[in-house]
Amino acid sequence: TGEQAYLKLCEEVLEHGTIKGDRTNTGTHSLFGYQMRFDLSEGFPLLTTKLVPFRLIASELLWFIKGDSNIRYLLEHNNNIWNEWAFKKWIESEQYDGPDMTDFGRRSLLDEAFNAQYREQMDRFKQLVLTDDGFAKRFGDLGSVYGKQWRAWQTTTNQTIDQLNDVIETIKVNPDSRRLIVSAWNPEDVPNMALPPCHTMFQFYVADGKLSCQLYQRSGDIFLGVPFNIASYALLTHLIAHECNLKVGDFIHTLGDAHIYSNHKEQVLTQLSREPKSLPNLKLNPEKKSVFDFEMEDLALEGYDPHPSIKAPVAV
Ligand code: UFP
Repeated sequence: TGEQAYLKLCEEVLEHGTIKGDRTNTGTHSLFGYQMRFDLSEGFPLLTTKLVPFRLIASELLWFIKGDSNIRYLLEHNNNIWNEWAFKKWIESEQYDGPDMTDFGRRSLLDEAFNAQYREQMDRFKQLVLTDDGFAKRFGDLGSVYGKQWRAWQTTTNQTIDQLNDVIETIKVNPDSRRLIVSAWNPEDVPNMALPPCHTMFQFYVADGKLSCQLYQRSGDIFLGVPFNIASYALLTHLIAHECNLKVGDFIHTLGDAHIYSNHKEQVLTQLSREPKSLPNLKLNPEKKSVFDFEMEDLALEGYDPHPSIKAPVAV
């Protein structure tokens, strides 16, 4: 199955990767330029050699698709993966009145007492985003994230471009087009972004009634990030194929800097020692057509029986 392609990437990088420094000072094994191919008709490529939380991937993707950049939607779906970015803006603002939270990521790992304070402030932050509209508007919004670039790319003439909708409409009327591209990389925004987009751009391709998608990812954390990224773009391809009455073809994942952090090596070896199981299947609500109308209850994953999850520290 496609999972073999991922496991092979792990082996390649451990064996042939260059030891290379990085922004986070963690240290990596890294390769530049790598491609994996997943035939989506074989099953949904959610890894089985460790548990990957589909619910988080799906709610994040639906959030991108809606063009939403406010973490309130994610919190309503019990998804905390973008919280730190919004929290940071709050604790650095003059409106914040709690204990000093500078460098909270590192300090919460090192200092038990600080960690308790951090948890308390984060809970307070989440409650405010969920219940106070003004607060959510000011501190819940992450600005130029994927949802914004996909659905409302800002032009120099003060208009917006809905790249995702445009690409879907073009697939319907001109499936042979070689211009089916969505770009998240906006050079004007990059200098002001905490995390410039890792999924830089993607392209669709239609042949034999099947929709394929290729992602160019400039930087991939192979252990923690890439399994999410594979599942996210596989789900996006399924949703768009469903709307366009196409079958699913391949998801092609092209990586720029493909790296394993030095503090993930043990975890990767554990994962490599496990036997892959059969892939799950994705079921989409046939009553829904437009990708923009999909909600969590319209997605079901059947037959997912992974090995247990493997914990690892996130490089920040
Ligand atoms: N990263 C991923 N996938 C993602 C995401 C981040 O692998 O979807 F948002 C990892 C890649 C890298 C780090 O390890 O996050 C981003 O750091 P940099 O901007 O220095 O590449």
